[in-house]
Amino acid sequence: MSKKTALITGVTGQDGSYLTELLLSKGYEVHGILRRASTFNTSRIDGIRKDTIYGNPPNEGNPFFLHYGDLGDASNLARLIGRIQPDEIYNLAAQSHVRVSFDIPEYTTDITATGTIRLLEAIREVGIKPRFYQASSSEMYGLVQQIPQTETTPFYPRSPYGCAKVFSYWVTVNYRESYGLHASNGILFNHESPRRGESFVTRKITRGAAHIKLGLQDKLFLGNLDARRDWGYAKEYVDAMWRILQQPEPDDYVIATNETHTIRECLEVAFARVELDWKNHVEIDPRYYRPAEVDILIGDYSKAKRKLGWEPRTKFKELIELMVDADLKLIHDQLAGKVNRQD
Ligand code: NAP
Ligand code: F7E
Repeated sequence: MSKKTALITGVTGQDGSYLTELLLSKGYEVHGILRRASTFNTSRIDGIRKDTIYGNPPNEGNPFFLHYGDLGDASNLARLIGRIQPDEIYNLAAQSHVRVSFDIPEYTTDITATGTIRLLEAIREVGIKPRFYQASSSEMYGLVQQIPQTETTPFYPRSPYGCAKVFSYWVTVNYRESYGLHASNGILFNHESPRRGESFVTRKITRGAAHIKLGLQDKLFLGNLDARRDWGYAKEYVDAMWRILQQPEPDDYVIATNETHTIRECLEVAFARVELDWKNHVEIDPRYYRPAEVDILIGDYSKAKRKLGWEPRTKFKELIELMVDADLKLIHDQLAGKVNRQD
């Protein structure tokens, strides 16, 4: 069988980097779309990028390619899809920060919602039928109508980000039904890792605990400590994305752990790992409150288990501890002048 080709939007993000590694390990040729930035934004994929030449033809057998592009730029997306002719497309790019989406709602809608239809229209324009994965989110459940949430729980988004993801969810279903595209949604609950962006709460906490332990910081400022989230390990969640696209029929799946924990519990585990009491170091800063909050998320992944054979392995405590350990190591490496790479 010939080598499969995958195109990943959001390749420089947490999930994009893990998915790239997974697909390369399965023998795929992987193409990633990279935003142009004035500073380096490839730290998560530097370990695999090696000698890849941006946008150029095959480079001595290296199966990983980066191309400049943006979900706001439709003609470029069509050109790339036409050139690459991917078998699978994973749409992971988004303005993905919920709090920030209240500050830049129009931009969030343009990228996180309209960006998806730009990509789907580019596929139609080029006239190929790749399998399409949409990075849908538990934020679509927002003010939850059911506990735990399943594939049939009604959506009630609570942020511009959540609203944008609901649009992308439905447009993915619509292109499946209208044009017979193998288009699927993974409804992923929060998933974290040492590569998680530093402004998301788990990473902010694990990084903060590590800095405080090493005497580099004294206080950690946070918002609502009572919110509950279903947190899993990103490395395992990208495997679910791949499994979704290997199914004979397109469909939508909840990917979660079926456990929920508060931000307070996250603080307890992280600070216990560095033998400190979080209450001595955490202060509440109302700037981190959201105009509307999502109070509780907990996902029932039984459909994914049944149909994809997928199950989460790394649970909450182990996950937070491995993130604290990775942050301690990262800081030590940075202090020692080693490369700033997030493993
Ligand atoms: P992330 O780390 O924030 O990565 C987002 C990626 O999108 C980055 O590569 C970013 O590029 C890229 N991007 C942002 N704006 C773009 C634009 N205008 N054009 C092209 N690329 C753009 O997010 P993640 O945690 O890996 O999540 C991946 C996807 O899953 C996102 O769609 C997110 O909304 C969704 N999701 C995440 C979770 C979660 O818990 N992590 C749960 C459910 C769904 P830069 O590196 O240049 O910023
Ligand atoms: O917030 C509370 C905050 O920003 C989690 C994205 O990947 O997952 C993520 O969205 C909770 C919220 O993630 C701070 O109010 C308290 O209740 O880590 P977060 P999120 O909003 O759940 C979903 C599934 C996605 O799809 C998104 O792309 O933590 N919280 N204090 C705080 N949150 C942040 N960020 N910073 C604080 O200081």
